[in-house]
Amino acid sequence: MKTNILSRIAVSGGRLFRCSHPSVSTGCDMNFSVFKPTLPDPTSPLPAMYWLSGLTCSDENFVTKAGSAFEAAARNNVALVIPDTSPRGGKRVDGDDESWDLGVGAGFYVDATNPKWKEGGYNMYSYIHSELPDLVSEEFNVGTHARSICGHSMGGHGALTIALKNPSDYAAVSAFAPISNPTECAWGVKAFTNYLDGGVSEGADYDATKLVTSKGGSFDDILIDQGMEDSFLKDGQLKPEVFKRAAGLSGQKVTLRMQEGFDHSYFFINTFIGDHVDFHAKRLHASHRSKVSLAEPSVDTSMTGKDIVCKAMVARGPKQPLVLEDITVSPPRAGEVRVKVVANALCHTDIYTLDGLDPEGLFPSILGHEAGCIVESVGEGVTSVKPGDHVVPGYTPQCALPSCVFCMSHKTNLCPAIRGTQGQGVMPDGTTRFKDKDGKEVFHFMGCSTMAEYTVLAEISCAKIDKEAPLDKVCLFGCGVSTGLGAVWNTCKVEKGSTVAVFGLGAVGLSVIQGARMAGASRIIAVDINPDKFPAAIKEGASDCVDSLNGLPSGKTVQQYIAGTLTQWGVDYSFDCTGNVEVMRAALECAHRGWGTSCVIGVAASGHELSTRPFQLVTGRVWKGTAFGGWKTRTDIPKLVDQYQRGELPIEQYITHVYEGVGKTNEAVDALHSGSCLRSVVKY
Ligand code: NAD
Ligand code: AHE
Ligand code: ZN
Repeated sequence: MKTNILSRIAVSGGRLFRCSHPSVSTGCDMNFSVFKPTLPDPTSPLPAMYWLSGLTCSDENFVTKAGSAFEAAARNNVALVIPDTSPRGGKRVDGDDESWDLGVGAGFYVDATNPKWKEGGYNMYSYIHSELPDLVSEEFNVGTHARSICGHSMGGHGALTIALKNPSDYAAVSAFAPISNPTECAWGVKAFTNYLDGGVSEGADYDATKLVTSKGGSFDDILIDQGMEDSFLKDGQLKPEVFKRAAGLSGQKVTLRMQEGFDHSYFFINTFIGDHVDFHAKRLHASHRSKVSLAEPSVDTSMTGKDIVCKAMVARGPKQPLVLEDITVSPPRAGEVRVKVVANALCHTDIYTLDGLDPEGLFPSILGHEAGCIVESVGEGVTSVKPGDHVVPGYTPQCALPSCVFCMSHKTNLCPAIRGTQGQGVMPDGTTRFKDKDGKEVFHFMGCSTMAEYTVLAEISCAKIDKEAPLDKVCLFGCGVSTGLGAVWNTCKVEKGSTVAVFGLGAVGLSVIQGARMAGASRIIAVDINPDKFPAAIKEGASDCVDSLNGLPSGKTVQQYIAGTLTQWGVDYSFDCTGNVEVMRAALECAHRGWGTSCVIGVAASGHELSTRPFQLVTGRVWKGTAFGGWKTRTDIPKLVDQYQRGELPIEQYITHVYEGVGKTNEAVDALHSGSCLRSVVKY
């Protein structure tokens, strides 16, 4: 079956499609709308939240009056599917359009058993629960692995009953002012008496209160918002409190929020719909991930103890393109692990090293340090990982020995166990595991070297993660995103209500914004010389954007503008995510007099040094820095991955470019140079 797309509208963060299709359940053309957030890979399946409208409404009411739903859906990478309420274009049923609460606009989400209405196509239950999901899954690739349902008034009744009847098909359910006990209210009695042969007693099967009583609790929570000035609440049409009571008796948690000053209108819906989308998104993403059958990348262990010849990108010299070569990777020695690299993301630090700006940069070497890998074989004495385990390599190891004062301290993640040899491009025993086709040694990089199909890591650098986590996404936790989040949460411990300025809006800067928003920052000022970065910053939660190249008032420096114009005394916290020492100075100098803290994240080119007037520190500013956001690799990366898996920490938005094959790494480097790229992920 095909949809006819009536219109395509660009909405902030995505696209809205208005469609019609010949429906089998209703026997007529049905209209519906679909909102799809923009994804870097438009072929990726999306979880979907269904919205069911109330009496007299159509999908158009929601589309035109509940704009904040689209913002929330775009932020959460969730699609919205918005069906019509009734078979409007179908066979007419006598009198069906003479009454506002029956017939056209009031299908009541039941499958009619009364022959007159059944023939008229009043089979909205089957349409919403079966036919439409199959169609949008096929045509839009949304809701295939996870869907949820929400609605208003009659649509709230629809959402609750459809979900309670089919709990395994819905990841979440919520409602606005639902008709919660329709066998006991005038609207429900009228609908059931007409649509159902068995009248009100048959209607019990479409009554949320009766369903929750007989079926018990199936959801971790059901969110309901109810306006206290809603005249239909006063008339006894809605009865959400009756539903909550029945649910409580059968062990189903219901969060019923009685909203003072709100009535039954779309103003009420638009005010709280963002909360509902957030509520659904968390559950949808968790369910989506558990259901997506990850084509589990496999690892061949037949080469255990032998050399592996594979492809790698070799950095032969500064500012030269990487060279695709066959390299030999030796088996892991004691305390080492050989891994198959499944996906590698590019970080600015790789480029900086390739450009010859890192004093520790060695050539020839294999760069790359933000990856998702599978253990192929382990060396002698390795106990914490085994072949087949999934790992994210950490460039900051965690030896976790009681004798390591760094690992034993909660103040730092800077375990120095192998830092000396790592900086010299060799494994802890002072030798390399890579040889080129002429048998010449190739250096390691940052203890990772993940621009190769196979690499060797120290065991203490391997963070073992959940096997269900998609390696082509969670590779991002190997560096940039973790660093930005950790700079906020661990290094600076930004408090709720703080003001924040972020300089540089690559993946690191944007994840600082994401972390600051999650920490409850009251104001987040995003600064970049490239204004194209501002929409992404706003999406993460920036409140102000400053173009520090062309957008400053004349005669003002960026620090004067932030500390004198945008704020009175400066911001509580500032972060440099550029690696430019002048920017680091500006970040410090826009920090609040008396207590402002500025955190250096960016990595500066060899030979560059910091300066400021000591008076800046005398007057209370604190200058600090972070390596990998303070996270302890083996303890903390798995926790971040789990948070992502639960839908609490979206990171897909940072993946703007995807390539297949290690040989495509030069294209990924070009993308990072282009200014439009946050993270390019190369899948091997
Ligand atoms: P990126 O290149 O993607 O982003 C840098 C951003 O800074 C860009 O948007 C760019 O337009 C902007 N920028 C450049 N010059 C600027 C200026 N003068 N003023 C304002 N904005 C400016 O880089 P990324 O991957 O996000 O990494 C950011 C920095 O963090 C790099 O220096 C990287 O090496 C470093 N880094 C450090 C750690 C750590 O643990 N400390 C970890 C990861 C990355
Ligand atoms: N090797 C450089 C310094 C490079 C640097 O500062 N690296 C950051 C990580 S950047 C990740 O993208 C870091 O955390 N360094 C701590 C460490 O131990 O390397 C130089 O200046 O010598
Ligand atoms: Zn990095």
